[in-house]
Amino acid sequence: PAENLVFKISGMSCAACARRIEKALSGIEGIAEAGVNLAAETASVKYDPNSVTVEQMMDRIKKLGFEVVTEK
Ligand code: 9UX
Repeated sequence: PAENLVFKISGMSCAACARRIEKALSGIEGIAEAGVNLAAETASVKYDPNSVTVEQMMDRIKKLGFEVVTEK
């Protein structure tokens, strides 16, 4: 049962920032797909809510040094 969620992220200054976040999210158990849009300042994830929580995903992004809120 996959769900989709979009995060709003602030603090990304270059394409490498976006890739760092993408790789970190992709490495989390339970996340099937992760895509970061630098221009839109968003991260989209397709995930299994039984395997990973929204809080875990947000904590991972914060640990990389970015501000993050859920968008929808
Ligand atoms: Mo670019 Mo981002 O030089 O964490 S990698 S600013």
